[in-house]
Amino acid sequence: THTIPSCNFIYFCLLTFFLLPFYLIVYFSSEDMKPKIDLQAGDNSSAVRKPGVHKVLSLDATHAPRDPNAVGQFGQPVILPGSKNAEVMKRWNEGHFNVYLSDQIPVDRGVPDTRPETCAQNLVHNNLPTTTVIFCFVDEVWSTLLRSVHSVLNRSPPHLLKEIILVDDASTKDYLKKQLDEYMSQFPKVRIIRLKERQGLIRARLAGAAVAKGEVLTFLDSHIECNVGWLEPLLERVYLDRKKVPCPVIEVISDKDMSYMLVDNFQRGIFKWPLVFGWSPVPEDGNRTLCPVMAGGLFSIDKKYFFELGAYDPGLDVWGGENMEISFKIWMCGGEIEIIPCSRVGHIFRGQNPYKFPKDRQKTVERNLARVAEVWLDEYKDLFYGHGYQHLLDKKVIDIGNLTEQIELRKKLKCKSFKWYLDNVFPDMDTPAVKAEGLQFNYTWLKSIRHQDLCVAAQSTGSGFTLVPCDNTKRELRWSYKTSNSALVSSLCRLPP
Ligand code: LR7
Ligand code: MN
Repeated sequence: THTIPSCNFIYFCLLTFFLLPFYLIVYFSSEDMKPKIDLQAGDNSSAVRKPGVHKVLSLDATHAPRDPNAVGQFGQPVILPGSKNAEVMKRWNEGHFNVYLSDQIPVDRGVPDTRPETCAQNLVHNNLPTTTVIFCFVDEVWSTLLRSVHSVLNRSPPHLLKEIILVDDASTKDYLKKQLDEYMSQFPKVRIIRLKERQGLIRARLAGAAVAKGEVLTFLDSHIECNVGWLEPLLERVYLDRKKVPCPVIEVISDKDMSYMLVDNFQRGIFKWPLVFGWSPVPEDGNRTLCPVMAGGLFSIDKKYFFELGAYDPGLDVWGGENMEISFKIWMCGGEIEIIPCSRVGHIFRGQNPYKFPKDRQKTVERNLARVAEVWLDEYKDLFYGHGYQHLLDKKVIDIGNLTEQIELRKKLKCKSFKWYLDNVFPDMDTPAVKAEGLQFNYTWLKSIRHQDLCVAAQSTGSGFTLVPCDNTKRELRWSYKTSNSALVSSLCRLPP
C-alpha cells in the first residue's frame, strides 16, 4: 500500500513534465497574454478591430524613459530664479508665453491624468473610425509645436491615428522649414503642408482637411498637450452619431510656469452680444455636455459631415468668428456640439496673438463676424450690429465680401432659424426682446420697425408712414420706445421737454 502513492506521484511528475511545454504554448498564445495593442505597429493591430467593446486605452507611450527630475516633468509648475527674468522677458513675445521655460521642458513630458475617475473604466467600440489630426500654425514656437505633436503620437492608439497634418501657414521662422522637415521625418505619420501665402487659420484648416485621409478630422491648436485617453472618447461620439461634434475639455497650460492645470468646474461655451465667446456654468436643468458654441480650436468631426456642412466659410480671414460660424451651422443644420468630460487637452492661453495680422486685427475680426451675422443671425443680426458694430452697416466703410454661396448653402441644407437655435440650444441666453408681441413687425435692437426687408419710415411732413427698404443709417427709420406710455416715437419728432 506504501508503493502506490509514490508511483502515482512519479506518474504525476512525468505527466506534468511532458505537458509543461503545451501548457506554456497554450498560455502564451491566449488573448490575455497578447498585448492589446502594439505601439510600434501601424494600422493593422487587429485585437481592437474586432466587433465589440474594450476599455478605453489609457496610453502614455514615449520612446525614452521619463526623467522625473526634468524641468516641468508631469506638468509641475516651474519657478525660475529671479535672475532669469530678463531672459524670460526677452523671449516672451516669440509666443506670448514663457518660451524660455518651454524650451527647457521635455517635448514628451508626462502630464497628470486629470480625467474623472470613472473615465478609465469606460468602454468604447473596437471598430472606431480613424482620424487625421490637423495642426495649423504660423510661426509657432519650436518646443510647443513639438510637444503638441508628441502628445498626439504618444497618447493616441496608433491604429486610430491615420496621420498628423501640419499646415504651415506661411511661417517666416527658419527653424520651421528644413529643421522641421528633418525632425518630423522620423515619424512616418506626420505630413507637412506649406501654404505659399498666409491664409489665416480658417483656410489653413481647409487646406489640411482637403487632403486628410482619416475618416474623422480632429483639429488642434499648435500649443497643446493631449492627455491620456483623449482620443477614443471623441471618436466614440462620432461613431455613435456622425452628426455629433465632440470637443475635449480644454484644460490650461500656464503661460507663465507651464504647469498643466486641471479644469474641474464644468463649463460650456457660450456667446454674448456682439458674438463674444465665453464660458459659463451649465444651467441647473440643462444637459451637462451640450454646448451652444465651441471655443473653436479643438474638436473632432466626421470628415464627410464636415464637407456636407460646407466646412468653413472660406471668406473668413486669419483669425476669429469661425467658431461661431461652425457652431451655428452645426446646431441649426441638424447636428450637435458636445463636450466630452473624459477627453482632455491642455492649451496655452495667451494674452495676445503672437503673430502679425496681414490687415488690421480689429477690422479682420469684425469683418469675419459680420459675415457670420449676415448669414446666420436672421433678424437677430441687428443685436449684433447694435452692440457696438453700427459702423459696419455703412457698406462703404467695410466690404464684407460676397455671401451668395453661404446663403445658398443655408437654404440647401434647410437649416433652422436663429430663433430656433436660441429657443432650443441656448434658452438661458439673456437676449433683449427683439419682437414686439402681437405685431407682424419686429421692433429691432437698432430701433427700426421691421417686416422682413421693409421698415416703417416716418414722413418728414409729420403725418403718416411709408414702408421702405431697411437702412439703419436713415434717421426716419429709427424709433424710440418710451416705457412711460409704451409709445414708439420717431427720431424725427422733437419731443416737448
Ligand atoms: O493666421 C493664422 N494662421 C494660423 O495657422 C493665425 C493662427 N494660426 C494658427 C495658430 O498658430 C494656432 O495654432 O491657428 C491656431 C489658433 O490660433 P491661436 O492660438 O492664436 O488662437 P486662440 O487660441 O487665441 O483662439 C481661439 O479662437 C480662435 C478663433 O479664430 C481659433 O478658433 C482658435 O483655434 C481658438 N483656440 C481654442 O479654442 C483653444 C482654447 C482657447 C479658448 C477659449
Ligand atoms: Mn491657441
